Amino acid sequence: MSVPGSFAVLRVLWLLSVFGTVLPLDGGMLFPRESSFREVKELNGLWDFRADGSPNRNEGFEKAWHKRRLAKTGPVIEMPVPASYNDITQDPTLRDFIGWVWYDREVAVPARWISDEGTRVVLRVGSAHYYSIVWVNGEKVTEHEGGHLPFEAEISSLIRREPTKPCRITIAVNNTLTLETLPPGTIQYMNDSSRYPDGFFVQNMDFDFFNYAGIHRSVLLYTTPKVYVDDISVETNFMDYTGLVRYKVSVQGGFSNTLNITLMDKDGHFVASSSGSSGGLRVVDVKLWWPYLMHENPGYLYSMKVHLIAVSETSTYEDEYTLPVGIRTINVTNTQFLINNKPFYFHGVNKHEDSDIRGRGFDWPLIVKDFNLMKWLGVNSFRTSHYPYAEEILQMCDRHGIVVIDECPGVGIKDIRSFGNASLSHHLVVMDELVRRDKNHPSVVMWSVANEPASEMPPAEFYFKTLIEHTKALDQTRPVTYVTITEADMDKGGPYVDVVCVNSYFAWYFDQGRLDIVPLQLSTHFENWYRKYQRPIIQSEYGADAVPGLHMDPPMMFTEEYQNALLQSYHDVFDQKRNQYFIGELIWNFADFMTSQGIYRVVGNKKGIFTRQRQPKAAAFLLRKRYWRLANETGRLLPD
Ligand code: BDP
Repeated sequence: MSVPGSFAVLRVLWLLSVFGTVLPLDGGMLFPRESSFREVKELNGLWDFRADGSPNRNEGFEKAWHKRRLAKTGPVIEMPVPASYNDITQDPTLRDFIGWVWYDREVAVPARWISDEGTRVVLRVGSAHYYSIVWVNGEKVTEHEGGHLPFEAEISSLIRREPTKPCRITIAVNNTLTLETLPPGTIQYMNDSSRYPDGFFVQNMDFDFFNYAGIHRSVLLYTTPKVYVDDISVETNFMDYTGLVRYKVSVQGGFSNTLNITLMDKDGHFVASSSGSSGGLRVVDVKLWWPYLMHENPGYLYSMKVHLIAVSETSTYEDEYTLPVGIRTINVTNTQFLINNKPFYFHGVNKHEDSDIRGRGFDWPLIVKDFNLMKWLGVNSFRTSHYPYAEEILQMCDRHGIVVIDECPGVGIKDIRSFGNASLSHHLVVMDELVRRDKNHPSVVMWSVANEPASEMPPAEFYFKTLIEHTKALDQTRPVTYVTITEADMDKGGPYVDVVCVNSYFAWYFDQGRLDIVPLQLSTHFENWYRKYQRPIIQSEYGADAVPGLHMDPPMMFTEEYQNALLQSYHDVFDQKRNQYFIGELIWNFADFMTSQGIYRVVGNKKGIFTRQRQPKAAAFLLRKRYWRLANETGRLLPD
């Protein structure tokens, strides 16, 4: 987050300085894109599926189900990919299943991919929840821990072994959460045989959304040449009317190579070029990337074409990858969040990847509908509560100028045993994977390493200090936060975050029905936080459940009127603090979403301002009025 000086000085310093994004993982995770030298084949559709209902959930491994077609080892059903499997059938045991489920299908691989030894074939899973093992033709090619993030394996040599056979892909996925998974959970065996049958167990979790499972995002085969562009990192800056794009490209596959980098504007016109694996591109008359409602032309993207030629004694390899690039800066002061050196006020939502039938499965109609609703509402930002969202969603944010607080799945860390070394190591790897995947999105302006952990517990301070410092070292261009709810955090994680993100549910979980206490409690809360840390504050969650169609005036809890009145009482305080240190408000939640069953939830969490089917409650209209007013008051470009 460098602050501009004179352009020439800035340029030299910036190019010489250590590149802000340092990635400890092997290899990149570029989003698969087609180009003249790369092909993509989607494997979405119906896969064969079976849940392993054996008492120890281990029959699939004992009987090596991956060695043959799944249909040969027992009964299968058809399962759509991508989708959570939970809500697809009428079977309650599958909805609430815990353990391994198995998917398989055969794929016809294009003959040229097999015959051309100069082609790499990669199998990629956009995400599967929670633990996955992947086999190709019975041979294990990779395993991955954690939902919400992609993983892949090169399978070129494997598929060339039996070129005439279709390629069989088997994926086993286990949704069990333990003290060391992210999010954590515990399996509890109920041993009282007078009350529970033999082997009865439950999955306990400390978070408020259904633990949807299965293959949630696309499964793809894609190709690259044998020598290929493995990763690209960009960092951007500007001075007056000149933009700078600093890039770093890593190439895998050996051989000396030549890299040519060309930057084009939105209309495909040449802007700048460079060569070599790292360098800078200077953009005259730069068109900056601006958030929605902050500029008449938000989400401006350049295209950076990376062209590789590698020559060996016998062959020449050519690769090309085009990355969308938005030129913008992020800076945080004691009281402000600056995008392109202008104060940015977050008026947005928290979301979930959640809908009827599909659960957490990727679904274009839903995604586009949600963007249309967000733009209708006047939303300029959202938080990916409580896990990383699909890359296609972030790409839409880049294009539409929707600002994102990118959160990892560090939610529900409430048990002291989840602060140990194994948990921390895994959490660090998840941050590595998240930053590696999302580092080039201009829409991503801040990392959130966790939501509401039990930060009052003694090991939490070391845990979060390590995690936040690690994330800052991974990416020096973006601020880092973790989302807090307790005042105890004021003495713990507070010092390490760049922006204080606080959730509160005054007049909901506490002082139920007493809307009159909100102004006093909220404003005291903000003042305390600010006095202690002098950091800008975002209200990262607030809200109330409203059962659609339930009305009562004077308002009572769970009615649409109460939801409205509660939001309104928060808004009054936000407006008082807005010109001081208060920099944003994110409603909980954009839409109703599914949770586990329990006495606090009536078929899911009803704090949405839209229903789960995306129809507005009264609060949607209240918020729409407010957000468009805020856009007019805070969003217009301030004069230089
Ligand atoms: C917050 C959590 C969120 C919950 C919300 C609620 O961060 O995941 O859904 O409370 O209770 O504390 O509605």
